[in-house]
Amino acid sequence: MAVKGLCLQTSYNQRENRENSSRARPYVDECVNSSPCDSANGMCENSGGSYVCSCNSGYELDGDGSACNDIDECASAPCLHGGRCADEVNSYTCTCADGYTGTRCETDIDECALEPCMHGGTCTDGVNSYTCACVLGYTGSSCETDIDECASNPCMNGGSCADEVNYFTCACVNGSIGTLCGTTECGDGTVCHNGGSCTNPGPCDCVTGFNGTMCETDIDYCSTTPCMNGGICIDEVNNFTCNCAAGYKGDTCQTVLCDLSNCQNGGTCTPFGQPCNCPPGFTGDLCENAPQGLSNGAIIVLALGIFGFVLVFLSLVCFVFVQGFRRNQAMKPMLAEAQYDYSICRNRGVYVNESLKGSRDYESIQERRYAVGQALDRLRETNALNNSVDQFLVHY
Ligand SMILES: [Ca+2]
Ligand SMILES: [Ca+2]
Ligand SMILES: [Ca+2]
Ligand SMILES: [Ca+2]
Repeated sequence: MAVKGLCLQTSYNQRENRENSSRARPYVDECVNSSPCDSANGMCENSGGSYVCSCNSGYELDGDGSACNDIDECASAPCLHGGRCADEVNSYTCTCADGYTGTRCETDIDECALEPCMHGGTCTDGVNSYTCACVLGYTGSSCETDIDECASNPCMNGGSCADEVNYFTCACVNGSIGTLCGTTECGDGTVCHNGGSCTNPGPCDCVTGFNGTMCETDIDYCSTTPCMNGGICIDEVNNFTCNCAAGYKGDTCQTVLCDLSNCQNGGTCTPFGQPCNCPPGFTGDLCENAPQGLSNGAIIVLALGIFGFVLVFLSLVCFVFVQGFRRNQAMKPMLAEAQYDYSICRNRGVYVNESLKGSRDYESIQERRYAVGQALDRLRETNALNNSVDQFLVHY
């Protein structure tokens, strides 16, 4: 973009002025004299009586006709598929999201190009991923695992199993025959099927899941209709499985998942037939399990209980302390008396005049005897009395 500068003419006689001007005025290069353009990112071109500013590639002329501004090449969002754009001078660069490449991240990388699917698996390219469709006998994200067809111990009567690709073979022992070694000829004309073994006397000892004289009958474990709530029963060799109807689960479809009304504790049933969406802390298919630990209410009650216990404990301590202090105050005069009032009675013995028994004075003496004993203990603790005071004697 370019803008021309404007040169003003002031005389009414333009021809004369132009002639006079060409004769009188010197040549003026505005680009040199005043540097009106952005010399860092553009250039100035002088013309007769005027000039023109222009900008380098990647810059555009500002509205003032002189400055050159960097064009934001990211403004048009050139990076595709979530790529991040970085503006540069007259260009941009894209940092592509995983799975894409190209100047504008326009190319989905073919993750199948390196043929990641093993053992003949078919690869399907995805966004930053691939999936493999494995041939029979293999499994794993890259079909890397040979399925162990012997895992279910299909060979009967002690036959040994050899795993192959998508099949197995059984090596039979003990006279058993058949693909699974399930048939045994007993030699007396009896034949035991389905893994049954010969017995003497016969006819056959059947393995679990079969019965009949020759173990020829596969017991139908679905005959008792064990699947509940519309579940479909599938008989197996020694068991059954249930394909549950929507909204139920469990070995026998006995567990009801959510419908429009059975979610507990504020749980919601979305979507139908799945475990309820439970409030925080609640668990279980129907939100029937309360949060573990203490509820807020229980925590408050416990805190109040602890506070009350501490309050009572401190009150008791204060009471005992006050009582002790008051007793000490009361004992001071007695103690003074006791230190000088002793005689032949030992071990805190108190001499009591027999004539005082039954009187108020006698009861008072018993109380004082106790009080004096305590006072002596305190004196001993403070070394106010030496050990000889163990033999301290008091009489009244
Ligand atoms: Ca730019
Ligand atoms: Ca891809
Ligand atoms: Ca295999
Ligand atoms: Ca069965």
